[in-house]
Amino acid sequence: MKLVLATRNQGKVRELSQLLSPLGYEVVSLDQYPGVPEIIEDGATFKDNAVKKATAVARYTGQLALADDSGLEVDYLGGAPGVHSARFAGEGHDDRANNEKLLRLLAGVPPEKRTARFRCVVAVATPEGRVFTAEGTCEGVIADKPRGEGGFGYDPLFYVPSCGKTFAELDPAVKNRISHRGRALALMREILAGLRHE
Ligand code: ITT
Repeated sequence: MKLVLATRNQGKVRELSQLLSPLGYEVVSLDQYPGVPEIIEDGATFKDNAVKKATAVARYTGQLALADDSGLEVDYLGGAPGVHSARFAGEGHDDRANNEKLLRLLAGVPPEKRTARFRCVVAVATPEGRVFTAEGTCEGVIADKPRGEGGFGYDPLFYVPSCGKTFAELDPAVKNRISHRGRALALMREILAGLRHE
């Protein structure tokens, strides 16, 4: 059975494909459906946006679809960038610009005030309109400079004290085990296993 990943973020595609591989789905990306229109992420919450992306792609493709809406909540910034994480430095800017902006806003802030968490809501939608959601978080601290080459997005700045490393320095399998995305998908596992046998 096909499961379409409702995301254009290649970092997410890589991690979601690895996390879903034991479940026996034929996991396909949106690259296989070039006509899927751009989905405007104007929801107030991660859940709103994840549901919007999954339902739109399930309806359009006629397949089971899985979306991930995620972002970084920095306590010193009152929870920003949150749902605006992808466009923190402005429309059309990249991960590097987002990371530079974050470092600028936290310049001089001591480690104990640099606490943050990644949050991820995964939504699974069936073509006929059923929707399931699950949420995962992962706590960390914003580093004072980028470290590591792995992962994507804010990973070089997201330091996990229990590992003594940033997400970008972790082995991908370790990141998947402890990450917001890994935790959300672990909660979705039984639902996905059930849907596969329908
Ligand atoms: P789609 O909507 O197509 O899935 P997107 O990149 O726009 O792609 P989001 O709106 O969910 O996705 O924005 C999430 C942003 O949060 C993303 O651009 C990353 O910068 C960041 N992010 C999410 N998960 C992350 C992770 O595991 N590591 C680093 N950064 C992450």
